[in-house]
Amino acid sequence: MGYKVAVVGATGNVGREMLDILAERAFPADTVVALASRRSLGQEVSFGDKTLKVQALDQYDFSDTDICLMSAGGETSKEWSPRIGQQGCVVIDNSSAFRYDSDVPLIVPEVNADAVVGFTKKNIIANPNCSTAQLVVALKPLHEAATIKRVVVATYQSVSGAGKDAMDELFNQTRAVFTAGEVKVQKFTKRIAFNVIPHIDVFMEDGSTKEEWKMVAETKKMLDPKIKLTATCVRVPVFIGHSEAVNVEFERPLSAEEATQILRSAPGILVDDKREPGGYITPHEAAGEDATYVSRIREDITVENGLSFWCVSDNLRKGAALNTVQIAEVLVNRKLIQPKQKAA
Ligand code: A2P
Ligand code: 11C
Repeated sequence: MGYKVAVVGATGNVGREMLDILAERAFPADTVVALASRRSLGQEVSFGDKTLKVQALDQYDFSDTDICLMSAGGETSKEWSPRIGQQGCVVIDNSSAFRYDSDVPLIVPEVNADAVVGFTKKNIIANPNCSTAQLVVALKPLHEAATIKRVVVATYQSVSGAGKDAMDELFNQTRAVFTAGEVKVQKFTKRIAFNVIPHIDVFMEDGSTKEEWKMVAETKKMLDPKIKLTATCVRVPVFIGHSEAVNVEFERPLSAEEATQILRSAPGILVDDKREPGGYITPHEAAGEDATYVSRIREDITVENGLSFWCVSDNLRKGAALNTVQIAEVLVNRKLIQPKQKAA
């Protein structure tokens, strides 16, 4: 007997990807249910070679559902994830609503899969922010090898991180520029077509943005609270794939060659680093892929034990939907949950 899985936000960027990944990886589900707001009632979404009719979240009864993959924004999560958890359905929540709650594990399976057992307190497991997920996949094996003291990261984040309306905005603005039409700014604060914007999420009191703060708080929670991290998060006119320029200072020396060997054998990572024109991965090539790609690995001689690299991943997959499904796989493979529906 397999599991009953609900995907909330099934009409959105991440929800659609969750359905694709559940099908691709043959997740052991007997039933998969697509949920969104009442606006999408009756709409159809693809699940493998099938289509599912979208049902409304607020009309759905979770009592016989085992796992809920949730990606419908922070406000929807705040309202619904605890209620769904109380009905005995484990929620894997892609929003930031519960990530910093000490009773909710925040998980990237390649980094801290063992912490998943903490889910029983609230029946909620949090999925990290996309820019943190790919970063910690790359940092974890390096931290084990030479202990990270400090990280300086600049991100180049695609518009899909801001949702499907944001992708439409980049498309429409780009077309408007070419056709001399009106460039409408709606979702972003400034024009995003042929531009970059050094601002993601709300501003904090210290002048950083919430996106930057999340990278600090989530890296500490998942990897090591002693790591110091500073981030500058930038939106770029790319549809899918977040890139990061990362500079790390270690306690012990780590050569570029050693780092390359370590990263080559680390889970979830593909190193593509030829030190020649084109010998690196760009978001265009990472889109649709599961790996976190690392390129441009080199020593930074301006600090003691310094290393720089470039890291790219599909933000909708490893940054969101894939990681969420991987967490569900950890629950299943480690037999931490059983299907509620028993064979007749
Ligand atoms: P809907 O399409 O019905 O609005 P994205 O992040 O790509 O913009 O997608 C957001 C997803 O979250 C969509 O599937 C959207 O459904 C869903 N969603 C937003 N608000 C709610 C809500 N209050 N209840 C259920 N689903 C919601
Ligand atoms: C972005 N990283 O690219 C954001 C999207 O906290 O889950 C994900 C926000 C979050 O806009």
